[in-house]
Amino acid sequence: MSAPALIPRPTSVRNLERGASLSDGMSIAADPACAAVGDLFAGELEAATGWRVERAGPEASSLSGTVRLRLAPELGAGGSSALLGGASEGYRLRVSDGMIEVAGATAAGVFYGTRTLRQLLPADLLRAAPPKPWGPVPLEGVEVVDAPRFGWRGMMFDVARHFFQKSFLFRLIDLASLHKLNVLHLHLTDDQGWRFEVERYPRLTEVGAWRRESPVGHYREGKKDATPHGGFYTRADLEEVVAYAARRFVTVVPEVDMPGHTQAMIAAYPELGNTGQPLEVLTNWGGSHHVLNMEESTAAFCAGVLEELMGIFPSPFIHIGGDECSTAEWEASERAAELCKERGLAGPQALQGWFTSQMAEAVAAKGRSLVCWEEVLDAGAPPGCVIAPWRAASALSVAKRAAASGHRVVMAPEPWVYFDWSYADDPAEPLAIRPSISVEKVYSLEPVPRGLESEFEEMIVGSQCQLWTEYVATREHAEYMFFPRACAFAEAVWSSGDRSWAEFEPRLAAHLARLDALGVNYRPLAGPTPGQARVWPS
Ligand code: TNX
Repeated sequence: MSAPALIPRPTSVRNLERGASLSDGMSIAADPACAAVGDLFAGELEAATGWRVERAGPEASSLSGTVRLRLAPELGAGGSSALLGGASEGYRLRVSDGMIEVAGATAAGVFYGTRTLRQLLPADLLRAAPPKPWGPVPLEGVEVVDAPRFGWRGMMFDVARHFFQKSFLFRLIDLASLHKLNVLHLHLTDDQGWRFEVERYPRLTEVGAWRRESPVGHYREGKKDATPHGGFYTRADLEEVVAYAARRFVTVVPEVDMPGHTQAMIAAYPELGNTGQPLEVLTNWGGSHHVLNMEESTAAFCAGVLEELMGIFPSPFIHIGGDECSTAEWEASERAAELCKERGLAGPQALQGWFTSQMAEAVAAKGRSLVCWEEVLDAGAPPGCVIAPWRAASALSVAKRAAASGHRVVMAPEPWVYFDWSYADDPAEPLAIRPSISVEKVYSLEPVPRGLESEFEEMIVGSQCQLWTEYVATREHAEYMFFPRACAFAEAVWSSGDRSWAEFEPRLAAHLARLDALGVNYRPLAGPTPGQARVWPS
């Protein structure tokens, strides 16, 4: 038997003598603690096959063709970081002697075992409905033992530069979890748009969710489309996204970017700005030098926003951005100088540190921790805050500095995981912010920066890929930018041991049949199909 093309690659795969088969009327026999995983998996199988799949308790587990799901705490030793609640996500999947068993350290582990099982089945079983009725599906005998290398395996999606309906978030969660990713970081606000309803500050969406026009082509060309763009999620929408993600063991980490990247916020509430001058939601890409003022009242406003956000998102981590905050307005402001004096701060450069500590208090009051982009480290990062280095040149030194001062680190180094860059420096590719990150380059990601002292290694809790959407306006285009790069990324954060592109590439080629069955608009390994370049307007 040839080795199954599993992505991400499990810790070990061993062939066993006699396999099993699944067929109409089969049962899923789950421990109560993993009944919800059983229901989800049963529903997926029923949709794909047209069969009836019985749900049974553990007592039904001796029947042939049964899929037994159970907790096995002994599988929890080692493997995964405890970042997300201390749960270990390891599992063991056995197909032998007519039986299929998935044992997991936790329900999350059992869930990942079922993701592997989906990949062991024919790719056609990932279709939404059976093209023709399915007879029994044989599975070869196999034992898979597996656990993730990192606890934070993330996908960041920017819904601020372009708004995407929640149905696309469900799609991303499905695709992320099939690849055993467990964090969806939503970049919810930026200069160009505010995307979630805040009951106590309605103008954030009434005004901040809409922009007059957007750039056409690369923003350096200075052309605009004269077409309004916008949209936002209601509280109910986001609660639905959180619940959908939770069933798939994905934590949704919300980001409200502050105190820079806030022009949409200032457009809605000009009193939050430094100049009193009315601003519109930014219609260009690239940062704005308009940032929040550092009054107590502004910090209280932001803490109020975070309080509502935490009412929606149960995530233990709340991201407040903190990147690329211009200090130009503070330096030019007498009031900012006065505030520095009152607070005993050396100068305007220190104001962001003051602001971040206020936000840290707001989230700590609800038992949560902050996540911030690397710039926050310069301005003074509060204890317990997770740092995300992103600039390639400083990734190692930032990771070192952050880890040495006790911060956990999520790596997001641009030249490996910025999926808004093109796949290749080739005019056949859709317009992108810049060239280029190939699938092979993504695969070469080593989340622990080379040169980091081993004593700091445990502070690196994982990595995430980011899709910024200045140049991505449609879901088809977003799928193209994510896949198959996200497949390579998933292996870099899940799998332990040496990795080789030569070994991975044929496995990825086989895996693409699964993405075909799911109807993903991925980029073929050889380059875009002729039709693909036409799906995005800008
Ligand atoms: C930098 S990474 C940004 C984003 C842009 C991105 C474009 C980071 C924290 N800030 O605002 O969208 O580059 O690649």
